[in-house]
Amino acid sequence: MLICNCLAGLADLGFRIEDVIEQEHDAALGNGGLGRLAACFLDSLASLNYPAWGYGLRYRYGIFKQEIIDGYQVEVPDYWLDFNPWEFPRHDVTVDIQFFGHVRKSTDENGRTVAHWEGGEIVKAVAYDVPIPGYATPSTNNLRLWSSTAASGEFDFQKFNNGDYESSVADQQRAETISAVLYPNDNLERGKELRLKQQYFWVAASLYDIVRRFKKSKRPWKEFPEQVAIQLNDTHPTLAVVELQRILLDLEGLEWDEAWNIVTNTFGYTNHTVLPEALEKWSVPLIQHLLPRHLQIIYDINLYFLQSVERRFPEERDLLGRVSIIEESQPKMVRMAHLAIVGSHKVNGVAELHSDLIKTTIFKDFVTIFGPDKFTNVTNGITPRRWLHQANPRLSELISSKTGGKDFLTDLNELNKIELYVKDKAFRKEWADIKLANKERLAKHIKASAGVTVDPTALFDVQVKRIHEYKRQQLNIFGVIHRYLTLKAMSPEERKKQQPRVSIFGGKAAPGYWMAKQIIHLINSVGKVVNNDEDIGDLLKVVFLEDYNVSKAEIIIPASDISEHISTAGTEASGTSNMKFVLNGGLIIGTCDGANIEITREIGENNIFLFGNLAEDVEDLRHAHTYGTHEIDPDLNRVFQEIEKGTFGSTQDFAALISAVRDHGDYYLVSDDFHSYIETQALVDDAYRNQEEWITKCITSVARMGFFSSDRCINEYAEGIWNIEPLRVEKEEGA
Ligand code: GPQ
Repeated sequence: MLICNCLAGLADLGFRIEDVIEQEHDAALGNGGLGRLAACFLDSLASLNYPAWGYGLRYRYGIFKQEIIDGYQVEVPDYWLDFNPWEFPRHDVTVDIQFFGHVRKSTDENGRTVAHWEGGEIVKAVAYDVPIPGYATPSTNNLRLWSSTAASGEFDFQKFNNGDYESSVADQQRAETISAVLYPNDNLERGKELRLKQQYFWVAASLYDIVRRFKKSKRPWKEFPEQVAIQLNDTHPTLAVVELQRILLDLEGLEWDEAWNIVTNTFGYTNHTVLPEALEKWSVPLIQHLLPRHLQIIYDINLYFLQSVERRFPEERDLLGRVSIIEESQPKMVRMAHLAIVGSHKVNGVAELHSDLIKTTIFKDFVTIFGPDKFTNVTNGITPRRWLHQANPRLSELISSKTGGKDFLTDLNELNKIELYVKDKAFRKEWADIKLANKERLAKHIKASAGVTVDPTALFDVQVKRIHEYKRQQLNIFGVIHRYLTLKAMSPEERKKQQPRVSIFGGKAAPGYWMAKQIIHLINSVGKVVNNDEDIGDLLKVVFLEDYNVSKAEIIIPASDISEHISTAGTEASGTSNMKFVLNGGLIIGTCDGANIEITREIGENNIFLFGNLAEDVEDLRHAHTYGTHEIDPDLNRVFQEIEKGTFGSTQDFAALISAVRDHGDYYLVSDDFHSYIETQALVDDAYRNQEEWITKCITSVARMGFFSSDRCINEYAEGIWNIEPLRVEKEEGA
């Protein structure tokens, strides 16, 4: 109904809805899978009628726009806020946030020591609200984004009038800098002061908001954890643990134990990575300078925690050092994951393998201390509203015609009904037509944006995600070079028998991540040679699509035949695009990593192309590289030799990519997995040639993907971690 009204109203005004939709800019608020997962969760929370809020920063400059110039990534600012009709500025909702200063202690009338955090600098947080409407329900939740501005108001006219022009502008600018830019790193922490300021600004404003709402209810403090659950989305908001303890202790006058009990029963912590370079640590002197009172509280939390550990494990002298929140390095560092574990009542990973790994590796000692029940798994999910219905309307329509309406969009297990039609000729024909139409649409986009002509009937092979060595786009492009060399060595007759393929890449490299940028350059350089080689023609095309983002994903994902999820086993916590691709009728080639394992369990091992070493063997292989002999796979060596001959341009540029494998221990096991990868890609070619079998695999897989709805995932958080139930709301008619 609403859509019809919109269409008619727009037509009256002389607009087409497609043109209006085009105007909407992607929210630039995140880097990769972590932020996108949060967006799916917001959609599910609202659609399931959970009364939840999302909190974040309103970055003036979100994730940069990527341009590819002469094969290299160039970063360009993205002015996403210039047109954003979805946000409501709330100049009436502001919070003053304090930084720096010092702590003074006094004694109150009961002889209790009271801390006063005084002086320093005040910055104002202004709320911008983004409504999150649920699907097929009137429930609408709120995403509250904080923007920083000078506490004195928009601009200090007092100072300005008194002739202090420079300082009046500088104050304003310093304040605005806090929410000015998103740090563009994915799975990497760099310990910058401004980042810590952002984190505290964000959590202090959000907690003030949460506490203000609770205080309006006039309930006693002990009821706080029954009324409020706060989920830490990785460690980035962990200062909230300390901030809530500070509020209860210093401002509300609670005793330490009572306050700490409230804090730990309020927070849950989700870990999203085991990569050592992504585990946050902040230097003690930096926290001391920026948040002096918080540092004292962190030390007290640590003291009480270590005392209890020592009482229970008096023999284990090394244990204290290992689990301490403070790392005794030079300078000392605060380990944020340790703080998050100690400050929460539940800790979860995001896929079964990942949740097992954190229990047996990085958080092993904490399982000994707190017991196994504190650690749990909630496998990630995706919203079917965006990643099926919106991205692939024809497929959604076809599914709806066979499952009896749109219920599958709110109960994804309904998908299993389509398995009954796996042999239905008309259904299969429509299925194949939809995939082809989606591929034609992508082919047009490829032509328009990369200037490459691709045949929509070729096998579309896609790897789109942030560029990272652990995600192994280098393995993919080395495999593409191997394919190119194999085709080149064939006679024209032999070539005719080969399966044509289009290798499609997309993804941003963090601006300071030099190796990732070399990978992008290699992909583009290979494309330039292969795409212009007349011997090869349509047998192989290599495309790098610039500026991969959510809108592009909505075009790319429904058009894929095979997608690549090929991280070194044990490194990708879950992955969520793997779920999106399968849900859209594409198969995947992948390692036994993250959610690939559960996808395999659900859809059946005949419907996925798994390869490579297992997580349990990675450590030994790395050890062998360093201390034993390290033979490079002969096929991979041929690829290296070709690159070194200069076939793809300046050899200097790619030397580091080769030496990482050949000379520096091959940390990501590219050579160890190369043979198995190439063999499995050959199986993909064979399977694709049998289109009837292929379509059967695709339909069967989609039918079995119900588990990966973010609705299932949110219900698990609600029941197992937050202890909340959805509100009862009348369902809306035919959304
Ligand atoms: N993830 Cl810690 C990110 O995208 N960025 C990060 O900084 C961290 C994690 C991802 C993770 O790599 C994926 O495997 C997960 O699927 C995703 O978080 C959501 O859990």
